[in-house]
Amino acid sequence: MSFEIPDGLTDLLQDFTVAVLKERPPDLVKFAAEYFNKLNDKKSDDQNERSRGVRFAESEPMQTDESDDEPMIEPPPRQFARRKSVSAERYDPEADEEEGDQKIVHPKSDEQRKRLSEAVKPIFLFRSLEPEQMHCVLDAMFEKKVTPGEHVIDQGDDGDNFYVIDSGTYDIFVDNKQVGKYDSSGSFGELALMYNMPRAATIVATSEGSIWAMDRLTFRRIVLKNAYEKRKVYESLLENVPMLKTLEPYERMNIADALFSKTYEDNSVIIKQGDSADCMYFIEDGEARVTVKNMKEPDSDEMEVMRCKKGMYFGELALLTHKPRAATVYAVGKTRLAVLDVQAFERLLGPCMDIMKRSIDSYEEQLVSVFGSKAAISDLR
Ligand code: 1OR
Repeated sequence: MSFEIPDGLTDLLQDFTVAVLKERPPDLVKFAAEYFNKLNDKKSDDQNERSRGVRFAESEPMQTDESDDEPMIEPPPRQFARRKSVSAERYDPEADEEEGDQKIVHPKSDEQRKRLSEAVKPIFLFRSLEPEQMHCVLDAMFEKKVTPGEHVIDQGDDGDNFYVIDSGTYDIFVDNKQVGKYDSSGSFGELALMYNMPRAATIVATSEGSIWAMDRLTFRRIVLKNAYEKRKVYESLLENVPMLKTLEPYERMNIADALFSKTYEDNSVIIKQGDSADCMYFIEDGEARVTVKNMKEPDSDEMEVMRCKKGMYFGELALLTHKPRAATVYAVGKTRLAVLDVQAFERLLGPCMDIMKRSIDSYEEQLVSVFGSKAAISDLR
């Protein structure tokens, strides 16, 4: 007797087995009943969404229903993803056994090398690499051309590559909702490789384009350790900055990638009033004293206007206003600061601009209360 195995049965049972291994339910039959019921509900939801119009397909160009004003709906998630991560534990660099020193080299033309070195310039995850490490990273990357509608990554899949954008535009979807987009630069796909988790988002090309891919092993061997440590170090600092609470945790991670620490001795100058500005600071440890003097009277005394403690930030004003530094800031005791440069500030703090702009009012009030009148201070805006 021969049996025909229906399409999808193997994947269906495999997914179920993975769920059992992950959850370890005490009552297997009850768990199975709930699991398949949920799956059935999800299937109907997906079908309903699909029938409402917008649909992407992996190899087809994106089709949109012009008459439909509803927000875009993400490509229906693939019903039974072929591979699923079983382990969702966080990465432990000390216990990493995947290392090995296999060097991967994808030959490139001069033109490709030139494009690649431009594309990696703004990638914060690569910033702390030594020149030799950077060399290995560039060698290991390979180019992938994409077409509109192509899924570069599907949420829920296992992570294979990390990607750096060379050209093109890409939409980001999480749980069927568009949550952002990339335009001609940036990188994605590090999360699954870093934390051994399924892909957290779906990335769909919305134009012709080109991306540089790096395999999982090279990413873990060279890029991961530094990047992982950095995210861990700055995670709690950034979580406790009230202004950044409105951001998604993932957005705070991107800020962590861009930060670097700098230590100042007691009473040393961190910022000088009147200087031009190229970064802002978060206090990791210690304290900062903010003083202002009347620039129209160079011999006048500096007046203390504010103290910044751990978790507070300063130096953002001049980046917002594109004016010289409005105050001098000194370290009080040995003080460690996390520095964010102006390019990262502009790229990553967009959602916080309004909050920061609002604080200009309170700076002005403070200055007026110290100097007695607005005339003595230069215009902050
Ligand atoms: P990955 O390996 O999980 C999908 O594969 C990639 O999309 C992911 O790594 C990130 O590099 C990227 N939340 C999670 N992943 C995101 C997000 C994101 N944006 C880009 N990726 N959010 C959007 C924040 C503006 C949070 C949504 C709640």
